[in-house]
Amino acid sequence: MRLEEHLKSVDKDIACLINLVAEKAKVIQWGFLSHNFYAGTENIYGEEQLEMDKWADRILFEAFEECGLVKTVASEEQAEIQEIVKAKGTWGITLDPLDGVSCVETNLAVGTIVGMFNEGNVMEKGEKMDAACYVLYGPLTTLVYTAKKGVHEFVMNKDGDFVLRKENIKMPEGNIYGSGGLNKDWTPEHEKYIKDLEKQGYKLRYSGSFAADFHQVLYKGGVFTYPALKEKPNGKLRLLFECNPMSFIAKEAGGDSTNGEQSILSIKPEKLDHRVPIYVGSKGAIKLAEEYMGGKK
Ligand code: P6P
Repeated sequence: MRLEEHLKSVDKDIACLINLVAEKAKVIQWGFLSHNFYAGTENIYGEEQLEMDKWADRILFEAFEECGLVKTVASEEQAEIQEIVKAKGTWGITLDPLDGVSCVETNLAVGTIVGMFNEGNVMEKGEKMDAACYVLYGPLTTLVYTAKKGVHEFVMNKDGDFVLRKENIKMPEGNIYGSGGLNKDWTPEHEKYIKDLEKQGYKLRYSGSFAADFHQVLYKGGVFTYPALKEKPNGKLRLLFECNPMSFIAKEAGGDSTNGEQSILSIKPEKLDHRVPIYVGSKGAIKLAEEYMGGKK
């Protein structure tokens, strides 16, 4: 079944927005060859921007601007929320146009991550999201979406169409883990948690690309974490652009998420570049994380 067909079962605005992301993913995936050089600029996080980052951001923003449904776009590559004055619709979009872009140089999978809020307020808690999707540019180009009726994956075929690969994905308990941060910077609680996982036989899988590392956990179960570090209590990943959409998808697939104390989806964003420690994955691994981070173990 093609993506367009599958989307007939969801709200028509959401269908339009997800089809738009899929259309632009076809363009972006060919851009890795032509736009893979440093732009000589930095984003608000002080991270060097690849031309790809800015190019993908522009392609997706222009599509959201043209479609008429989107009122605001918050992008990881932009310092402010962008208002689309002529919009008829009220949708708010959070956008990480190319997550993990530093992995392009070594040909590892990278992703586009999108959150969708019908009421337009992207500074809402993640639990208020109406839909989320991500594109993974790997050996296959795939798109995963949820509109609160299950999690579904599509793969781009040789004709450039996205066709159903897996429907109603359910995250198993599984046994892989990926943790960001240098071991020497981990807190004692996090170190004990990781040691416990390894004692249980969890295998390390970490690429440096959140979208790719999350996708592994969605399929195989386990946990991805970018924890609080000794000198960085909020970790690295951004609540709006990375943590909320993936935590929303994880929950819809039967998984869970936490910052160590509460669900990622229950955290009220305080600012556009709000960073949070994140543990996202299978229910058992997330419960154990809260026990360790809460000092109960
Ligand atoms: P580190 C990419 O820059 C990113 O935001 C995520 O995609 C990824 O999980 C993390 O940072 C990698 O960070 O410190 O391991 O390079």
